[in-house]
Amino acid sequence: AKTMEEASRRSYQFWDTQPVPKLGEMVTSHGSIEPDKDNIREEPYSLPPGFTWDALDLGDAAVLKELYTLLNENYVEDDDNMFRFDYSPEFLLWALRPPGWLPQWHCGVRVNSNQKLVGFISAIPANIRIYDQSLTIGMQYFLLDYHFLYKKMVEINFLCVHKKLRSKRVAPVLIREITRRVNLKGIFQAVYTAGVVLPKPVGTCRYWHRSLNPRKLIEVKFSHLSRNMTMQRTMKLYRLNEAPKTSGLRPMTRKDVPAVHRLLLEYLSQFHLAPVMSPEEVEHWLLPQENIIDTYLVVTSGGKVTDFLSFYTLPSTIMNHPVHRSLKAAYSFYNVHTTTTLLDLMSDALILAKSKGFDVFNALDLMENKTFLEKLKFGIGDGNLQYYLYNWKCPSMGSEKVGLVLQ
Ligand code: NHW
Repeated sequence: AKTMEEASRRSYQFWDTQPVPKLGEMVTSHGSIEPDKDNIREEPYSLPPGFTWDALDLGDAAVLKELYTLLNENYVEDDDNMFRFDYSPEFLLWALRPPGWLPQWHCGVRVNSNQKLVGFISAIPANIRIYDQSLTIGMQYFLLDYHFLYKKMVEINFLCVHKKLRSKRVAPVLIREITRRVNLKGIFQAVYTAGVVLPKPVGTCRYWHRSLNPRKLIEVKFSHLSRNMTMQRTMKLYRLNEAPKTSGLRPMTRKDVPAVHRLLLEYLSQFHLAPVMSPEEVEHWLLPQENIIDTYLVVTSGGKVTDFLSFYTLPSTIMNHPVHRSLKAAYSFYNVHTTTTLLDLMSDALILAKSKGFDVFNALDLMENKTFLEKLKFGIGDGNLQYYLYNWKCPSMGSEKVGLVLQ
């Protein structure tokens, strides 16, 4: 199901058995849906005959290449099947080996006969803060008492089943198995995002797209020429300055980790669903790595870091185009402002991305992003990105309260 309406009319054979709220359910309280278990099943769940589990060692270049190929050929496509995510092997290492990663959480499925990799799901550890607005509804007033909850969770990503193995209920087995492996480490909650509607989103976000190379985007039908617009006028509309305008803008270095950590921690405290990163995690997620993650800081003449912007690199394969093979997309990650305006910061992010050869800059409408999207000529995308929590119930929130970005 793509929309709430479609979703509310169907039943969920698998998800109805899981500790998640029902779609129609109005959630007003906070807390786990089922208690932590102390006897976790020892044996892996059974796969269909002919398939076996294999924890992938991504440190082995050949294995990493196998995962790359599985995803490159079978992972997420747009609704019209024109583009498919093309996560690079180096990006996968960044996304799957943050501090605290475990090999058994890189959970693969292979065909017995030829060892071909045909399924995958991953978990990585994360500390997540959720806003808890414990409320008592009285006759004509509510009594509010605000506080936050911190939970050790995992982030689930890269669920993929080979195209030839679809609709055979392999995905639920992958989900049950990763749940078991996470439970074995004493973790009982997870956060994940998906384009589809499942029971039950905690927040609904939308992608927006800023054309950097409008001619190519139109040629590959990522966007189309608006009515009453020529190619010339379109190119003029999206033209950007050559160089950023904020003075003191420079790439983040390892020495900047403590300052960036402080800024991020403080900034994210305003959102209702956000990661709580350690300095090690800030280093992992934000230190620039070529063709993976870019982070630029605003530094005063006295050396004080006041703001930063970041975006990650995730190209898409263009399916069935005679000339263009790949769409180079930058995705807005974490952007923190204290003295520079968010509008100026993001306008520089566009300029930097353009100068690095990106075709498009994507951003979700979460955090404070709605304040700059239209002003900076982003266009609204089709389809939502739903945010989910596993085994945690809490009232749903507007996209501007979401302070978490996954890969
Ligand atoms: S979302 C990206 C998911 N991947 C793709 O879209 C890639 C292309 N598609 C595929 O590979 C980011 C397959 O279509 C997949 C489904 C594998 C998606 N999340 O095997 P069956 C993530 O990675 C349900 C959850 O027959 P299939 C986040 C569907 O509703 N469930 O289908 C992942 C149905 O259940 P129902 C999804 O097409 C979060 C059942 O799967 C789903 O061959 C995972 C059908 O299975 C999705 N994206 O394979 C949850 N898509 O109840 C983590 C479909 O309706 C939960 N389904 O009968 C937390 C676990 C950890 C807890 C720790 C305490």
